[in-house]
Amino acid sequence: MDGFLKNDPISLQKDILYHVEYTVARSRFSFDDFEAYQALAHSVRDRLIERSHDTQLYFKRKDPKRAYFLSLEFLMGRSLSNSVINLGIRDQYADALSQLGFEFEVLAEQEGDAALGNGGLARLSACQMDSMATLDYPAWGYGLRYQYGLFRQVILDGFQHEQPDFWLNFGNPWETERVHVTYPVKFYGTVEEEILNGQKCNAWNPGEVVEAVAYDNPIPGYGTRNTITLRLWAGKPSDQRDMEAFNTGDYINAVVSRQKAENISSVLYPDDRSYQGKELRLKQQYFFVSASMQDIIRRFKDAHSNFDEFPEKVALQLNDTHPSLAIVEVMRVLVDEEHLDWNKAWDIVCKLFSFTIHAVIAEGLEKIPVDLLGSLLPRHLQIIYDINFNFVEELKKRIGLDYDRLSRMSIVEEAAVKSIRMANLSVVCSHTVNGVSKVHSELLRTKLFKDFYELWPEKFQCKTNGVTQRRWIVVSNPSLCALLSKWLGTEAWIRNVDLLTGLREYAEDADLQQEWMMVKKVNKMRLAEYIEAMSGVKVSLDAMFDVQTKRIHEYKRQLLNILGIIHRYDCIKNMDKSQRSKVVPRVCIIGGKAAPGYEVAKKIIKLCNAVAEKINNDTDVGDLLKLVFIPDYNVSLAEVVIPGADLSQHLSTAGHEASGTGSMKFLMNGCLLLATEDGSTVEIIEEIGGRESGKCYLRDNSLRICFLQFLFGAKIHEVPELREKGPAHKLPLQCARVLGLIRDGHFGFEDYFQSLCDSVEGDDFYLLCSDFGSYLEAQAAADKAFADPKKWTQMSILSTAGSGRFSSDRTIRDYAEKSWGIEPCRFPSEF
Ligand code: 26Y
Repeated sequence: MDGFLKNDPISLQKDILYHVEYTVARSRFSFDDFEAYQALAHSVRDRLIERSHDTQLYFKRKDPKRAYFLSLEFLMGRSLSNSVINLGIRDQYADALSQLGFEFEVLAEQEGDAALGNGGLARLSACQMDSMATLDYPAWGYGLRYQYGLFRQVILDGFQHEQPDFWLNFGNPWETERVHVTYPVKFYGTVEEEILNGQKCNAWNPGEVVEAVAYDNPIPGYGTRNTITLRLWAGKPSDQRDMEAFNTGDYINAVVSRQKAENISSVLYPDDRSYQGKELRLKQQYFFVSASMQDIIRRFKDAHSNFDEFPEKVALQLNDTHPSLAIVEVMRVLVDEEHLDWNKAWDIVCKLFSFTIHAVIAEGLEKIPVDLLGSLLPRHLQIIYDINFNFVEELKKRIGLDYDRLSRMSIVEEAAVKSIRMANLSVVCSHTVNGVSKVHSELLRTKLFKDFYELWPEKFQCKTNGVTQRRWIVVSNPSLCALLSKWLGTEAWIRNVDLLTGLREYAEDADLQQEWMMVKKVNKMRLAEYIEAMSGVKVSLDAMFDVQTKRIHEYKRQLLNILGIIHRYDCIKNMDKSQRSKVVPRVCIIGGKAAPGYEVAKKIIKLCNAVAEKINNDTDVGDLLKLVFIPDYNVSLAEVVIPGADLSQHLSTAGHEASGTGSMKFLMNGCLLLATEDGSTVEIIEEIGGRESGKCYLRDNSLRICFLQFLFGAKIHEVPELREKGPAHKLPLQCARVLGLIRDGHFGFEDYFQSLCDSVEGDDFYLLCSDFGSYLEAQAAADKAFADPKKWTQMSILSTAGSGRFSSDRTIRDYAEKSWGIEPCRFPSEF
């Protein structure tokens, strides 16, 4: 059955005007773009709500096994375009709006980003939600509704400054507050042993209770009526405890302390490097976990009375260790509240969790100081100790008294600061441990979790990341989308992305190439306009648009990119006129945020801006080279930047990027990659660069240039030896010259930049020096290829054609089949 709402342009118009008048409360005869956007969003939301009700009702009736995706971060970006496209009514809305005198695209620009996450891990969660909905999986996302999302980056005099992102300022039309879906979450207090029905049990008497309120965000699938839910929790004062505070007579302080409850979900931690034992962060983790588990258990109990069936109905996915307290919480609920025997509860818990880790190095893993955990969650600390005791006893039986290994594998770390190793807890208690690319999964097996792999090899799996083609082609690149559907003769690739390989046979077709170039030009124009509006820098559309956008990290080596740009600048400066006429013009674009406390990353941003200032104002260089730093890079900017790129750079020191997902978005948009052989790049090579298949797949082995990519740098297995050699290896001349220019003050701020230069000339941990030569070679190869537009276009077509394997649809199917054990549950049209 269809819903109440009709989707013809007249009905849509009526709905929009209705919302102008009654939701936005403006006159339907006079409203501006923002008000029109709000009304439009509410009208879309009505349709989403209807579908989400239908979906939930259908799930309830069928009662399939459900998957719950637990993540502290979701980087959703904007919702409007994505929603109407997935609902299949974008054109109808565009018609309706144009009759009202508005343009869909203009209104879509009014929407702010939902930036409830830092970077890769968080955007991956968003892509995966889209795939879960589209593939009809009975799945839910659970997270936190931060009032302040990821900080806004403002660049002043070339330096990064952070501004708060109060994204809910003008309301959020996509969410629905569920005032009846609230749960108390307990903190602090003491644990008492009690006798209940003759049985010893533990009672936790909390010192603080905060109420969690659910906010539901609908996630529509494409080409299906299924619309699943991302449920985000916000902190609210709890009435239970408040009465006491108010009765003491200190009214003002009681109100102020009530307000504190909202602090729990107020702000996203902006660091994506390592865990710092901060109480608020731990509170956020438990708050989110406790509310989610209460909700999931309540839903289970609505239809079942026996917890033996719990693992048959529930799969829990841990997105990194951040939600791993869920393991302990389920144990606590089953033992303390449901009064199950410990061993029985443990059996159940071990069948529930699948754990995905996104870190590469041990230092990146979360460790929670025992003192902190014990004060905030006293009962949980006891349970962790009990789990660990049983685990270590079991381990001794398996491996004997190898104390080094026992202490490495223990969940409790006995160091200066005694801590709980959340990764060990997660590995011990999960049935599946996933890496996010082949090389990362191998690294987990051979390094990070070697001891565990030897014990439980069957637990370890690889789920190579993917991104959704709905957002990264259909929403962000409508011209390419239309072209693909035209040449493939179908829109079916939007659900079945493998069909993109059908393009391969036309890669040399002159007509396709012509149209392909036109599409790229349109997207470059859009990006160039943005750059000019933002920075005043005019860029030539004939230049190669070369992009590196991602969080700023030393291992991602934005510094290598900047050193390369200085080298290019220096070369151009030293050329005569005829040499300059042969230079392939470049627009280098860098964007990304540095964690507020990450000084080195902030210096790299300043260096980039200082170099840009110099180059862009040098009339000798003109259009041959421009450098632009794009401030406040976020999802909606990525939607403009990625389609407009010719080349994209992924420069992580080999072995440091768990996967990388940006490269996949660029690939889908027909960009060529200049990259190290790291993370998912290795699989991209396998898929499109490394396989011989007819004349399209030439390789130039001498330079290690795959036909579709420009590869360079040390490979993963070479890194340790290069590090061993240390600074003894010779600084390449070109690199020394570039560093000299910085040190000598060519870009100003020489004192400030010395430490950056020292890090390269000193221990060079990230191997900028050793990779510099091969980086320049790969850059030269890219220039050469770009000078041949036909060849470049052919390569670009083949990039898109080969990008299907990197769709999150493939990843999610893998999870559903190999980790979660769930099946599609599609709302039938005749229902
Ligand atoms: C504990 C806290 C400080 C923390 C918060 C966020 C720690 C890490 C993170 C985020 C990590 C992250 O985004 N990792 C990235 O995950 C991507 C998706 O799997 C990978 O593609 C990427 O290589 C990895 O760096």
